[in-house]
Amino acid sequence: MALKNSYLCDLMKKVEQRNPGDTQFQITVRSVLESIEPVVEARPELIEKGVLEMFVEPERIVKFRVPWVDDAGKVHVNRGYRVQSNSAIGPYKGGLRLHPSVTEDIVKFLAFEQTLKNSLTTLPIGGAKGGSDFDPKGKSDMEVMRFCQSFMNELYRHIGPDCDVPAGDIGVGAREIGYLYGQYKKLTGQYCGVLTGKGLSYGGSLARTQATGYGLCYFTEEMLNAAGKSFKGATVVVSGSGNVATYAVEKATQLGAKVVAMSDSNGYIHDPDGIDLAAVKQIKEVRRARIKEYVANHPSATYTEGCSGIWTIKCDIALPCATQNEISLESAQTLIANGCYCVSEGANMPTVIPAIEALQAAGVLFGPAKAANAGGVATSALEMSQNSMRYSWTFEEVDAKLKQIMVGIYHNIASAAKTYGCEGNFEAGANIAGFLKVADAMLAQGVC
Ligand code: NDP
Ligand code: 2IT
Repeated sequence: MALKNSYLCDLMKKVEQRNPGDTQFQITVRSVLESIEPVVEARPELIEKGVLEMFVEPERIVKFRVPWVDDAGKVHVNRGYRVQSNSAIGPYKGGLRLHPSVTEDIVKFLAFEQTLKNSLTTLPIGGAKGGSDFDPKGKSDMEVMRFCQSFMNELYRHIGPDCDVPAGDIGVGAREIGYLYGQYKKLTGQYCGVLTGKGLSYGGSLARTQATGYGLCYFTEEMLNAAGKSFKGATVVVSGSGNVATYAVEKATQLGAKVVAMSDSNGYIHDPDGIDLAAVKQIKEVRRARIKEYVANHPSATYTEGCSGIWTIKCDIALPCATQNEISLESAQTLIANGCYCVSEGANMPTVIPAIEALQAAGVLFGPAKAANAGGVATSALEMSQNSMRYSWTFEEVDAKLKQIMVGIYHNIASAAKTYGCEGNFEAGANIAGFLKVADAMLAQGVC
């Protein structure tokens, strides 16, 4: 697909000039503008009222120094970010990522995607993302705590329960959220729902830990069912072995699938007998060790160094749940050749655009991240509701709401795709449906 509308072509040029070198942000904006072209042509007021120009420019970008001291007394300095992309439909909401690959470009693209994802949840949350190039891997708990405290020493000025509510993402789980929350409380004296993904003893929601992975499977099952298929009896490959991957494997297995492979940033395991998830949880969640240790106690399994080879394993359904750009065009072609009929994204933007196009052209069902992985942030919004009420729902209540939201997202994006002439293209449908709500809210609120 290429942009044809002259206004959108000019707008894209402006985005490129204003964000030089921010390749991932540019790719993401272009792909969204291409999808919403029919909406823009049907609604000229979006151009006249400047909605699109405002939409592609983040409302605020905060960038700061994060100094911290390691266990040996040495000072380190990392860089922190919070990109508040859009607050048209609610307070900014989105995760914090701690990984050496974090740059302003990565955070900006994730915040832009988050705005559309959060809109799809139907809940009142705007879009943001943050993080740092700090690498929690190999650090002691105390080093992670000192980093998180330093990060919050600046971040606290920019967030609040009715303003911006961060959560976890890559490298940020229960441990990091706990340290961040403690420091926010210390600095402000406020005990409030300023972060989600909190521990259950201090305001967290049941089912938030499971929500992204479970939600991915609820969405994917609905998409499969509409095409006369299901997880039952299917062979599944899941990349990653973090929060999203773990609970995607758990739910896919509960729905009757056999998951045969998982990975981490060093390599992948293939177990044709089906992955023993309890063993993976023990290695990754409890011991924070490497996935290759799995093969020591599982003779049926093999370990291969390097990540991309995981997509050469024959499967019916692929769930990329690690990071951006994990499925290249070549990997997509291998998946297609091996008979894979569904790719659904647990990670944010794991499939490069040419790979998405190849999958769609081959008739592979493609579940785009902003729809398929929206269960995490949706349940974060449910955590915010519970914090406001000073009340907790049961696991079953939260899980039922999550399922209803994910099923609803599938039908909303399928119907938006049909209405705008691209039936079956759920990527375009998600961009259109997500954008429509944000655009209406922006129009109503004027130039601001
Ligand atoms: P975790 O940190 O829990 O797990 C990340 C997993 O991906 C780990 O197995 C990690 O390997 C692997 N990984 C990370 N970076 C790379 C890389 N550059 N190359 C290869 N593998 C890598 O993160 P989450 O599970 O929370 O997040 C995974 C994805 O899901 C991300 O794209 C995130 O944005 C997205 N997401 C997360 C949500 C959430 O609620 N947590 C919600 C929606 C989307 P290793 O163990 O070696 O580091
Ligand atoms: O990418 C995402 O949607 C997340 N990391 C979850 C964000 C959240 O606020 O729960």
